[in-house]
Amino acid sequence: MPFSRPFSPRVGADPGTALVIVDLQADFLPGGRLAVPDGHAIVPLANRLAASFRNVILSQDWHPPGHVSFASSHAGRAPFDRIELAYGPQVLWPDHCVQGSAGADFAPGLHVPHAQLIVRKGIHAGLDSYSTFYEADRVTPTGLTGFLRDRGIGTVYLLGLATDFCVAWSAVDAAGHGFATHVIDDACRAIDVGGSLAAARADMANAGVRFVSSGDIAED
Ligand code: VGL
Ligand code: ZN
Repeated sequence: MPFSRPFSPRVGADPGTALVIVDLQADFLPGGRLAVPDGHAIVPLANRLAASFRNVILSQDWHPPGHVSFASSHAGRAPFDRIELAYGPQVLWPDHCVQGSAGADFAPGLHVPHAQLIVRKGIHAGLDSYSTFYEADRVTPTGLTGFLRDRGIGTVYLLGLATDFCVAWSAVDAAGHGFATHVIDDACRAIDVGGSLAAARADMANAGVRFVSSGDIAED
């Protein structure tokens, strides 16, 4: 039954469309330093989806030691505390994705040899970056907007970790910069701390982000 569901094999073949795989890294998998529950489960799906996209971009959380987002950098603070920094509120995290560490590597089994660009973010010691487009001060760019525009890409699909932080902030920024933005819901997993998942879903919906499922994009 070829038309029994809205399967479109052409979604990822369009040269004006890109898939952004967000922070699919060892430290965000069960056993990692900032484990996202069930995070490992999306790796096979990420591989399958990526194979159906001509343009694939990977983001990599990539913090220097002593990064401002680490609870260990703030005396008397614990992971998941919230503090105020000059650029706004900041959740404090366990040390994670330290530049060059094994935990910062991509997830074991992630296989995306045709990825065209790796965007490293959170690289400034005093500034976090959930979004793959802009750091948390909302003005320091990673350069991804320019890359996409220069390449004539106007449509973006996102998957990865975590739904409620890096995927959501990336999706809101993408939509805000005029990209037709889609989050592949079943190819993401959330941290969900303090209501963050519900808030992120509302933020994405308000920004005009569309939610799709992997079955809409690539065959099982
Ligand atoms: C992330 C918290 C801290 C993410 C990165 O990839 O969602 N979350 N750093
Ligand atoms: Zn981080």
